[in-house]
Parts: sequence; C-alpha cells; structure tokens
Amino acid sequence: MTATHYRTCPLCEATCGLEIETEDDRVISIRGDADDVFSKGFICPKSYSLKELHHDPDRLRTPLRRRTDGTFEEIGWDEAFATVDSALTGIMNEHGRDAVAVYLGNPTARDYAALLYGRAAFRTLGSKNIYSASTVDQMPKQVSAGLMFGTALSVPVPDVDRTSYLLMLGANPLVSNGSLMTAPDMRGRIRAIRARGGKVVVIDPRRTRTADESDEHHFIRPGTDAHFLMALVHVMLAEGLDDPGRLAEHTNGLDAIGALAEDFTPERASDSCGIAAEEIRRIAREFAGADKAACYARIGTCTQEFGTTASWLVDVLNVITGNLDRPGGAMFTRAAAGARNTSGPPGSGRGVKIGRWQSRVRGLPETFGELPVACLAEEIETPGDGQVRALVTYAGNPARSTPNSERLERAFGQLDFMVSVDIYLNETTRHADVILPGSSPLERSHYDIGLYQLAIRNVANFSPPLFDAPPERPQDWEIMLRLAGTFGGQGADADLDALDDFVAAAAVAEAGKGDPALAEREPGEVLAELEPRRGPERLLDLLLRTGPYELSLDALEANPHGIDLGPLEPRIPEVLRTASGKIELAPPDIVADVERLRSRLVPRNGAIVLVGRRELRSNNSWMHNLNVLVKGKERCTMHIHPDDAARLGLADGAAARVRSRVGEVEVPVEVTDAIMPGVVSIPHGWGHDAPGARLRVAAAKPGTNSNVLADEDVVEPVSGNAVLNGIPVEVSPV
Ligand SMILES: Nc1nc2c(c(=O)[nH]1)N[C@H]1C(S)=C(S)[C@@H](COP(=O)(O)OP(=O)(O)OC[C@H]3O[C@@H](n4cnc5c(=O)[nH]c(N)nc54)[C@H](O)[C@@H]3O)O[C@H]1N2
Ligand SMILES: Nc1nc2c(c(=O)[nH]1)N[C@H]1C(S)=C(S)[C@@H](COP(=O)(O)OP(=O)(O)OC[C@H]3O[C@@H](n4cnc5c(=O)[nH]c(N)nc54)[C@H](O)[C@@H]3O)O[C@H]1N2
Ligand code: SF4
Ligand SMILES: [Mo]
Repeated sequence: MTATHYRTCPLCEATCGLEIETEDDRVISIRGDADDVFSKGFICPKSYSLKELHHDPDRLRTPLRRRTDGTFEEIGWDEAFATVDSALTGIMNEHGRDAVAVYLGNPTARDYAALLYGRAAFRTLGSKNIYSASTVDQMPKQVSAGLMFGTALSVPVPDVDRTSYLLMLGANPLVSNGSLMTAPDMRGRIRAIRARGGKVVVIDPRRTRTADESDEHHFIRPGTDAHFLMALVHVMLAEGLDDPGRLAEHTNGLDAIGALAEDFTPERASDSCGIAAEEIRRIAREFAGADKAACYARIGTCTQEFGTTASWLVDVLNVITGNLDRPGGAMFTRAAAGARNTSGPPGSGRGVKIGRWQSRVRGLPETFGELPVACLAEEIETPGDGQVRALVTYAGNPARSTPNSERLERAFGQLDFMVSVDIYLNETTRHADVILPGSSPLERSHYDIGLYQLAIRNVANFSPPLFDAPPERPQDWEIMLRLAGTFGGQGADADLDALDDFVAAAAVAEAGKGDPALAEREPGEVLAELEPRRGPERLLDLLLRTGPYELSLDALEANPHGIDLGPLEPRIPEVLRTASGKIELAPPDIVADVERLRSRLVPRNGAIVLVGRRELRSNNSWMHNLNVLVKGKERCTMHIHPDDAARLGLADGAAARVRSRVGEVEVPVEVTDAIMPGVVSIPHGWGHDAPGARLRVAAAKPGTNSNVLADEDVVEPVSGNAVLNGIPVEVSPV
C-alpha cells in the first residue's frame, strides 16, 4: 500500500518539512514539503539519505554482545538488558555512582523522547561523570547566554528575515544549514537580506559558500574573534556610536564594558586577528549605523581558545547597539513547549551557576550538570576514588568527535563495562560490551523540543512515527526507562508502565512550579486529561498544554505541515531568568578571562594552525555509510593556501603529514586560495578504517580522523569546551 507522510527532517538543526512516499515498509521517495509552514519546500541533499539510512543493511536491528575474542554475537533484548543491569549494578555497588559515566551524542538533541526520559534516567544515576557532545560544540555560548540571560537556552538568534545588517563569525550556514539558529533555507534568507538593500558580512579563516553569498568576507586568524569583537566594541564606545536605548534600564554592567575594551584598539586587535584596523573601524561604524543589525556567531567562535569570551562579546555588541530584542536584531524565541525561559515567574529566576563541582583529575568546571568531555580519558585512566569504570554512550561517537580520540579509545579498553545505544557498530561502539540498537528515525515520533527554542520564527510541528517498530523492539524511551530502572536499583525487568507514570507525575509537578493554577490541581486529574497517551507523546502533550500558547498534541496532529506562531517578538524583561532580573552584561566568570585575552594581544607568529570545516553531504561522523552521500570525489582533504603549499613542497592531490602535540595523520592535499595563509583545514568525523567496525560503505572511503590531532589538554577555561580550531600543527610532504 502506498502512503504519503509529512515529517520533520531530523538530520540537522534546520527542521525542514519532508514529504515521504512509502509503499508498505519501503521508502519510495523523499522531497521537500511545499506546505511546511517554516521550510516551505526547502531541503538539502542530506534529506534523501534518510531512505538509505532506514534501509541500510549495516544499521543495527538486534542487540549485540561482545565475545572474548572481540567479535559480536546477536542476543535477545531481555538478555541484553539483564547483562547491562547486572554489570552496571555490580559496578555501582562496589565503586559508587561516579564510577558510571554517560556520554550523550549529538543526535540525542533531536530526539525528544531520549531528552525527556534521559533526564529522568541520568538524574536517577546521580553520577558526576555526565558528558556530552556539548563540550565539543556550543557549551561556550550556553555558558555566556546562561550567565547573561539566566537559562542555558536563552540564546538570542539573529532575526534574519527582518535585519538589514548581518555580521556572521565562524559559521557556514549554507553548508551546515545553521546552528543555534533554526532557519531552513539560509541561502534564500541571505539573498533576501541583500535584495532588500541590507548587508551580510562574514568573518572566517576560509572563504566559505556563505562568504560567497555575502557582501563582504574577511579572513580572520583562528582563535582571535574575541580580539576582533572587543575592538568593535572599543570603536563604538570611543566614537560614541553605542546606543542601548530601552535596554539600558534592563542591563547591569553597561558601565564596565568601556574599561574592559579600552586596550583593544583596532591597531592592536589587527596585529593578532589579521583584519586591518581601518576595516575594523568601518565594520564598527556600519554595524552601529545600521537601522537593524544582528551579530551571529557559531562553532568557529565556540570550539576555540576564547570561546566563552567571544560568545559573550557577540551579545555585548547586540546590547550596546540596542539591537538585542528588537525586530531585525538578535531576538529570543518563544517556544511552544519545554523552554525554561517561558516557565516560572517571568522576568527573573535563579540564574545560572557554573563550576558547582570540578572534574576529579584536572579540576575542570561543571557546566549545566556535565563535565568537559576533553577530560573523559583521564577520568577512566586515573586510579582512585571516583574513577570511571563503566560507560554508557547514547547516540555518540566520541572516538571520532572528541580531542585526542586515540587516547580515549585506549582508555575505553580499560573500562570494566561499556554499553552503547546506537544504530551502528562503529569506531566507538566496537568497544562496547553490549550494543542496544536505537530506532530508525522513521520509527519514532518527532518534535524538536530543543531546536524550536532557537528558531527564527515561533513554530511547532509534530511528526508521528512513519513505520511501526518491529514488535519485539523497545522504543528509545523504553530503553532509557530500562536504564533508569537499573540506576534506581529496580533491576532489568522493572515495571515500565509504573516507571512511565512516575516520570509523567514528576513532569506534572515540574510544570506546576511555573504555573500556579496547575499547581493547585490534583496531579491525577491532570494526567487523566492526557489519556490515553503514554510515553513521550504524553509528556509532550503536557508541555504543549502548559506552554505559552496552550497548544495540544491534538492540535499539532491536525496540522501535519506545522503551526506558524508568528515572527519573534520583543521579550525583555519577561524572558530574563537572572537573579537580578536584568541582563548581566559583565558576568564575573567571563570578565575574569579578559586579562588572558589582553595578554594575547600580540602579533601572530609564523606557525600553521588547523581548523575544521563541514561538507554539505556529510554529518559529523555518522552518515558516511550512505552511498548517496559519499559517492563522488574525496571530501576528507586538507585545504592549504597556494603560498603555504609552495613553501612546504606540497602538491595538489599529494599526501601531507600533519603533526600536532598529540598525534599525527596523513591526508590528501587540496590547494586552494579559499583558505588564508598560515591555516589548514581538515573536516572532522572521518577515519572509518577501524578494525571491528561494521560500516561497509564508509570503510571503502575511510578518510582521516582529524581528532587524532586535537589536544585534550587545551580547553577553553571558562566552559571547559574543547579547542578544536586553531591547533598548532607541523605540515610536511609524505
Ligand atoms: N575536530 C572537530 N571535532 C568535532 C567538531 C568539529 O567541528 N571539529 N564538531 C563537534 C560537534 S559540533 C559535534 S555535535 C560532535 C558530535 O559528536 P557525537 O555526537 O559524539 O558524534 P556524531 O558523529 O554526531 O555521532 C552520532 C552517533 O549517534 C549514532 N546515531 C545516529 N542516529 C542515531 C539514532 O537515531 N539513534 C541512536 N541511538 N544513535 C544514533 C551514530 O551512529 C553515531 O554513533 O562532534 C564534535 N567534534
Ligand atoms: N552538512 C553538515 N551540516 C551540519 C553538520 C555537518 O557535519 N555537516 N554538523 C551539524 C552540527 S553538529 C553543528 S554544531 C553545526 C555547525 O554549524 P556551523 O557553526 O555553521 O559549522 P561549520 O560549517 O563548521 O562552520 C564553522 C566555520 O568556522 C570557521 N572557523 C574555524 N575557526 C574559526 C575561528 O577561529 N574564527 C572564525 N571566525 N571562524 C572559524 C570554519 O572555517 C567554518 O567555516 O552544523 C550542523 N550541520
Ligand atoms: S537542511 Fe537539515 S533539516 Fe533540512 S533537509 Fe537538510 S539535513 Fe534535513
Ligand atoms: Mo554540533
């Protein structure tokens, strides 16, 4: 039987609507949903690969257990859960809860069921050793936004559909399709800015596709964005171009900024960042002079030496020019479900504290309940109280995505037990004792509880499962609940219905904290209204009903192309959850790092540094087993400027040896003047020739794992985030 389904693409942050034709249990075709209220038919080439992903014979469908010789055998679900329960329970009993570590990978962020039930499971575990892909990604922005505005996801997004000046640093949305900014079709939106007479300026050590679509592009020396941004602030204040307007009465610390920026003259910043002082002055004047301007920055400014400081300065710029929280500037989304900045009393809250505990070995700070993944290997290797002896990975491939991945893989070998919930037997999961296969994205319902908090319009869209999961196979949320049962000491066959009711009752209590009318009501009565829904749909329905638009899952189900809740609207002061009820423009944790920034106001030396890049037909480390994406020319190459290539004797297509403090790789050379001299670029997430993995397509074109080169000892001190851009390397011909 053929059928047409409308569904949100789960593969990146853009949340595009798909129209998927199926015949029985096969996907026939995938195209853009022209009626989707947000993406209006836009899709990228990755979307088609959902078909191949769903039918990929290498995608795991049965639990696997590692034999003593390292090979894997298929086992039943009951046996798999019993094995996991007995191993983890033994380790918790003997060594305590911190002995069990968790690593949550990036796809978790798109899986609302995993998010909602994971929270319950890992709270029950009560380990300090919680890790995620956030500390190789956006943690600096979450820390700066949390300290300034009061919650981890109160990240202002550029109002791209109304701005007339967009300044973008370290982001390539034409390839990545946007990040911490949910915005399908950024090419169309950038073109629209320019068509209405606006201007788009890109700051990046590479001349990217996004740069090609923009009015101006400036090469910047990696890791120096904070210098550049400080200099913009310096010029604006020195020339009296600042005008925070109505934000002034809602802001603490405005007066502190002048002194902080004083030493960062355009001349001195220029020496370190490589952008001419006159250009810095001009950009400052144009940004401040634009009627509506937004500064937006992403991963190139996060995964670097001054990630938090740079992330903070982006919003300092938006505030002092009065562009924060006004149409066409940088605004706060009002999400339909699950946002902390729409719950509780409006206008103030508990704020955010970082560093409430430290990692055991290196003393790195906790952020939002997790520790930096750059220190996971040493926590496994170093004996003593609290040593990590067991690891749970959920939809993560830290063996390819975190710094000094070779050391981490060696550390995996020392674990007493490892369990991975994943869809592939890959570089990480090959180390696991048990692999529990997660569902195909088409077998679960979908709602972007996280990404809709960062959308450039207020939207909501729900997708029911497109295929039924095979009857013996638990849903992802049931896997999480089984883990919760183990962490709570209830054994492998805990009563899932009872656990689910417990989670739902806790969700009602949580929602009641922000809603006095709800808090008055009998929890059983609230739950009865959600019947007969259970599982994640019940939790989502609750969040929608108690959210700011009082939507319901029924309403979303009746609107398969989504519900448009309108353009972003000003939200200050209501959005704030800082203790003061003000924007904290000079948070002490960040201001303390300005001295280090000042000490680095020095001309660049001649060393070559490595940065990453993303490719349109790739997605971190895990979509290289899909032939539709990897066919064609080799994508895992090292970009190098012609001058550097000539100086180092490297020819296009030849192999280069790249060495850092921690490792060495060989990689094919691609000579291009789209990268600045003194910088080389290798994409991350490759290196699929590891023995024991089961990725037959990927293994034929393995590429090079760039995280062999990233140094786990170099982290950004405020957030503990890994430094993956600006790594000093030596490059030579092979
Ligand atoms: N050098 C360098 N390193 C980087 C980056 C960089 O720019 N440069 N970027 C960083 C960033 S931004 C990120 S987000 C991280 C990503 O880091 P990770 O999240 O650790 O890695 P991914 O490559 O996204 O791997 C996702 C894993 O989830 C599995 N998976 C995919 N879909 C599903 C599913 O539906 N269910 C389950 N159960 N499993 C699934 C895949 O098989 C894979 O094992 O990498 C970071 N690493
Ligand atoms: N096709 C595709 N799409 C993806 C992904 C993917 O792997 N492939 N990954 C997804 C994920 S997990 C994420 S987090 C997002 C990331 O989305 P983006 O942040 O847009 O990521 P990138 O495309 O890597 O762009 C980062 C840019 O920063 C530049 N850069 C590096 N160092 C510096 C620096 O020091 N300063 C400045 N100013 N720039 C610098 C790089 O040259 C690069 O062009 O993309 C998501 N979308
Ligand atoms: S841009 Fe992202 S969400 Fe849209 S189709 Fe491509 S992968 Fe899917
Ligand atoms: Mo990411």
